[in-house]
Amino acid sequence: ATDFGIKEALKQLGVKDINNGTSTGNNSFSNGDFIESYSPVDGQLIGKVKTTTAADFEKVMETATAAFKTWRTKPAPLRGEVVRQFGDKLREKKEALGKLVSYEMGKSYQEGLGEVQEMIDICDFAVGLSRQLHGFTMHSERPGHRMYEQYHPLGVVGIISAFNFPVAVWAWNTALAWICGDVCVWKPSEKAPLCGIACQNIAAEVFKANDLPEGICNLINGDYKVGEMMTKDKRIPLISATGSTRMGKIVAQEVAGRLGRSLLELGGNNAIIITPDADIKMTVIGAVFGAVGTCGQRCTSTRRLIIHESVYDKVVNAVADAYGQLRIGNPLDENNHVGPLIDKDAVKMYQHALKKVVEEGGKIVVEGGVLSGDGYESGCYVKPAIAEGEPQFEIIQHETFAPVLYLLKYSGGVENGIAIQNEVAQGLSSAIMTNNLREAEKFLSQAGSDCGIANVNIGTSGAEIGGAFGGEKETGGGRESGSDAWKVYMRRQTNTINYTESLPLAQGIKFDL
Ligand code: UN1
Repeated sequence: ATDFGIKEALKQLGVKDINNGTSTGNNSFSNGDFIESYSPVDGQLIGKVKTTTAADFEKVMETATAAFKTWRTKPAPLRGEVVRQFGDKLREKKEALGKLVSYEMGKSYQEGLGEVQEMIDICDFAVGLSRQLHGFTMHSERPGHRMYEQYHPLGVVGIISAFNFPVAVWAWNTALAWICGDVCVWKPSEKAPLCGIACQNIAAEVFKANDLPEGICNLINGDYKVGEMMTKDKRIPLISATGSTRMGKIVAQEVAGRLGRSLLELGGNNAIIITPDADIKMTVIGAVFGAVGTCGQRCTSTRRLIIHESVYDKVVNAVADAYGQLRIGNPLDENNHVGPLIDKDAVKMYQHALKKVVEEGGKIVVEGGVLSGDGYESGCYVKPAIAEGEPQFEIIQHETFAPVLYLLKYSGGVENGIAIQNEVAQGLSSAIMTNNLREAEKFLSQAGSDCGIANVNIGTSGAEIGGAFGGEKETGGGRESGSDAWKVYMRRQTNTINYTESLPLAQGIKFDL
């Protein structure tokens, strides 16, 4: 059997059988237990990563805080130049890294490449931004005074990322944090630690080539206890965390307890509203990619279709037909559309969702099931499934990180569809399929979708990096990536300068000595 170039990719990325999971750049050390990374693609052990102990973490923090003092004094465009070189390295390693993402995480090779492309895109964005970290100037109420604001580097940024986007989400954070003059400490998911090793190697090479100190890009590894070292540490003013709402609540409370900042990007329960004026062909592509892409493990994955009763049968038949065409198998084989789930726990959650929807009175429209036999030895391959249900079903109110798509029916005007879409605890991504301008505008209005992302004639997943990414309610409220998301990585300072020979007080207060 072909290994699809995995060995070669690991070699190119400097990923070994045994890797130190703690690193300040070129200096790697680690004294904790091992995490073993098994591929969900074929169940094989890919490599081991040594985790970070409290003492290792202390060493990282000391190096990082020292590095910050140097890094913050470099002009922002110079920091941008380093990020530009990082983006160039990513271009060189795109295929290798895309392959590792696909092999360690299980998403299709195309989506693995797409993830690395997001890294490259955010680097380009950050390079431009490094000359545009603008503050406002204001007119002072006092004569002979000038007021303006500056954005200054914040310090050490802690990044906790999830298995499903094991490389891109780190890059969204680091590329911005670096041009902002911050240094980063990253804890990748325990389920994709080798992606972390590969990224760290790429970044470290760039910092070294620029004669920059150790500690600007740092890596730590381990379970939630290692994450806790960061959330509890006062030397880390910002924690950016991506993952479950459960995890986000713990992080938010811990960080708020010391009045730190957190940037949270948590669960979604994303829906596409399909109105009588929808283009059915486009709807099918958007819905199917949204539901089965990354095997339903994107935070933006389409979980619910909210379909108008007048087009319900037509849409359901077309989507079910498309499911019939899906090829499930090794994600490195480009003939396949859908790879495995991340692990057997995820398979259990998938099975639980399918059981639960039936128990609650739902109907299976496209049968699911765990695949076995040739090529499916890892036990992580499942059939994308579709079930009909009611909006209030508990399982439908819940985010199941698997390819299970729920069908909901609405009648009357688009506002009824919007009400269903908003009646969940999460608020990440949303979409409407319609050629009707009034419906589209209603959906986008203040009385429309309550999500951070609202698309028209596009599915719920696959956002570009140029926009701010994130959502409301239990999604956590954070915004990463494009637009002005950079501001959270900096501290704002308001400066007022008096160039006269008297000292008038604001608000006209008299205080004569
Ligand atoms: C995630 O699933 O955590 O919009 C991020 C998308 C991708 C990013 C998803 N650009 O689907």
